[in-house]
Amino acid sequence: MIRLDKFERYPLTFGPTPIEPMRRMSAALGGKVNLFAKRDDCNSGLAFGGNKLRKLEYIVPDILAKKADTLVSIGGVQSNHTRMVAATAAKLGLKCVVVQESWVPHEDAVYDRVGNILLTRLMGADSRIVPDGFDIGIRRSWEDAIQSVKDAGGVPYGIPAGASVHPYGGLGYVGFAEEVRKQEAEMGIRFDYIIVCVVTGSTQAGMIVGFADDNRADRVIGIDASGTPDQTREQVRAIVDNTAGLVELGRPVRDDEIVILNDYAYPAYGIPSAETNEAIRFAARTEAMITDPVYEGKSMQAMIDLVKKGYFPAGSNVLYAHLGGAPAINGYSYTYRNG
Ligand code: 5PA
Repeated sequence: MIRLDKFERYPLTFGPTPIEPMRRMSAALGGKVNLFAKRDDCNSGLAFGGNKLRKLEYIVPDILAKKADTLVSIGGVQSNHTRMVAATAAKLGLKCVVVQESWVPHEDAVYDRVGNILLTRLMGADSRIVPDGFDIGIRRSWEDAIQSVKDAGGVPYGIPAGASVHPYGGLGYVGFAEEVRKQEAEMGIRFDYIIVCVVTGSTQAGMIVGFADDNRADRVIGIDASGTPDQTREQVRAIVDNTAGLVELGRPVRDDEIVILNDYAYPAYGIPSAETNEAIRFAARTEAMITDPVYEGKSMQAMIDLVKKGYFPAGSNVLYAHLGGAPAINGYSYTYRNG
């Protein structure tokens, strides 16, 4: 039995997120596979919620213990993560600086005015746009922002991209696995596969550790949306090892238990393919489920493609982890101008 309960959690979410059957989508794809969604996109009243809040719940106690007065984080211009850090700062009464790198070569007239960045600014964060391109690693621009807070006499607390390489970044999604196990018992069903989008890595890494506890980590199918899959895989590997140690999994996680599919990130991080856009429309029209062109649209595209290819044996129960991110769709107004 893993030990998540020894870590303090500061609640930012409503509690367990619902699991709902996607009946119309399942039927439209031939009815051989039962698709469900776990709605982490509806997990909180804080600025539309999403996966980062599960991670931040385990980081806030450390922020409070260190008596920081300013959260400093980083992401792209339409980062969901920086929105969630800004929300957490507002809720705790702290200041917030977020570096927004130019991760996506995307030109939409209002890209830097709407969606996530609008919400981030609305919550009072100091949002700093810089020209650096996509990279999930530790960034100079983030270190400079931390230093700028110190220079101004503040006490910064740095949260890396996606909260992923923070020592506690993987814990939240260990909790997700524990929650799914409880819901399976209540529902009288067992999920054969879990589909999850992966970029900075701690969402999938946490799930892998959580599901390794009942030996089904390899049923967590990561869908790379970074377009830099080697770096993402390496980061998932490191977070798995660190998190497994923290919760005392009691055994190493094997490489073959880390499953990441690289086929859906094209043409680039943040740019939807024609197939991604088709998947976004399909989910919207069958289930009124809104997915975004950067993350969830790509994992949705993957799930649909895998069902069509027969990747899941007939009768499988497949759980799509919806991690949030819908606000970014506003930055793609031209793409979806006709629906
Ligand atoms: C993000 C990440 P991980 O980064 O934990 O692998 O999660 C991928 C992911 N879905 C999946 C949504 C909606 C996400 O926002 N977003 C980042 C961001 O800056 O928003 C960290 C990249």
